[in-house]
Amino acid sequence: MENILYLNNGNLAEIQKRIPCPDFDRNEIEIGIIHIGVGGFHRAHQALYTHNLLEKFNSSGKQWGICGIGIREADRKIHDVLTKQNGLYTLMVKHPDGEVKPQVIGSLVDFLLGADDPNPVIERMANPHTKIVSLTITEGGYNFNPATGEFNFENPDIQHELKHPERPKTVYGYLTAALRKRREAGIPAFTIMSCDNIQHNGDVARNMLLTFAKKQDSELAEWIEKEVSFPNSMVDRITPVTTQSDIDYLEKTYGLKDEWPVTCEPFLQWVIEDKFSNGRPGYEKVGAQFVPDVKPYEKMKLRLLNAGHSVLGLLGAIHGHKTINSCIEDEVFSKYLRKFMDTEATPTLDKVQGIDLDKYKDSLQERFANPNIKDSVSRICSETSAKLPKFLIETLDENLTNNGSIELTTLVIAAWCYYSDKGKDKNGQPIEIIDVMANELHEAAKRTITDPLAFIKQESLFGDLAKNKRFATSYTEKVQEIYKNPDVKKIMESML
Ligand code: CS2
Repeated sequence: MENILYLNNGNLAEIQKRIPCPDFDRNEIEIGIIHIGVGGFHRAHQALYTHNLLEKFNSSGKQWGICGIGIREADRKIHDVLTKQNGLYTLMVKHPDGEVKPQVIGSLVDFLLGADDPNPVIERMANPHTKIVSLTITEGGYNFNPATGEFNFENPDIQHELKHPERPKTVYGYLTAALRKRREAGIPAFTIMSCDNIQHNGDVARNMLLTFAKKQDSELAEWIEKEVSFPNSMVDRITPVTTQSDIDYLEKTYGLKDEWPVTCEPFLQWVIEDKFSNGRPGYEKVGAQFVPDVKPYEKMKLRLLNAGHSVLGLLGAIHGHKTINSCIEDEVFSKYLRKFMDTEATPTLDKVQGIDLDKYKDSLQERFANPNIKDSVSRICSETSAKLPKFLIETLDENLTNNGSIELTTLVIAAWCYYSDKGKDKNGQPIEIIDVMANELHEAAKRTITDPLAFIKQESLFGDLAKNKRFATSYTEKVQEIYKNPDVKKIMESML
């Protein structure tokens, strides 16, 4: 390979000879969007839409540059890498036939780390040029009790920022601090655009922020209620964790040194409600879909795609599958997934205009089968405690109410118990459990031997599901079966 080029502004002209680079003048870009939570997903999705917009409409779109924000200490690495690379990073789209298409993305033009000093972040959010604050803070970042949906005031960070509004720690502290400044200075409010996998993500962000703000400053809360809009959105693109081999591939193939590229599948979708209090980018010109009500799309995606991922992930982890595509290659897993989607998820869905659900499910199976993106089961299983209540337990609740089928979902919950208890697959190989609730889950799961319902008695996750006779009976049977013999594939096969 030719000489190695580090990814930064100074090398762009040279890098451009090897792979596509931003075709717009990055010096001209103004910051109109503040994004909190710059993970792989944001960089494969919203930042790409924004990049495409800047590329297409250079001068007319130039007010929509993005400033990334990290509010946790854990964001230091991405802050340091992006700062060194002038906000530039490579997006590698991995096609099922093995082709990898890299492209340098240029819409992130600045990055601030609130963990060091929250003031520059608050100032930037309060700046009149900022029109939108967007969020990918993960399901867990919304700080609600998964079973009741209520705001968790016990979180020590929340208690801290209620006492010290000038030193925020969570997204709620930052948003209220910045909105307070805007209100005092007579600057119009920004839109808060949630891009997380939560049904009614905008409504949830609104309810949580208002609950917090009311406790902190009731007049500000009233102003937020009137002035800030919170569009709901459905976001979709499978974005695996970046591996060292992705980094090496860029260096070996293109002589490009990017410390943190992002990989993703070719599929890309964004459905948003057109509810913006202070203007918005013309994302519809680059493929996003603006609709009056996004709820049926969100529900469809969460209950089929995200739930489907968890079904494969938790059962796959115990079986010993390492990637989602290896789950799909396994006929029992792929049939089980389809049966779950057809008999337990689909009956809870509303009709979505213009979408043929059978085709949608076919396309999910194809996307999951992409052998080139190697989406890890460990990514899917990470933070299951924040995901399952939204992805799967709501479906279970509805099926219990409507006397629908619950067996396939129940097995997944029993598998989650075994997984949390043992931290091993069926062959005794260790599984690394990444979950903020890992200890509590483990403690509850461990009691299964003496009390088969112990795991589902965790009310913050399951509400009073343990008291539902039908579910409790089915769950007991399945959890005991797995504990007797963790060959989950055999159990799945018997259910097809
Ligand atoms: C996954 C999602 O986190 C998960 O468990 O289901 O990250 C999924 O890949 C994305 O929502 C796809 O849009």
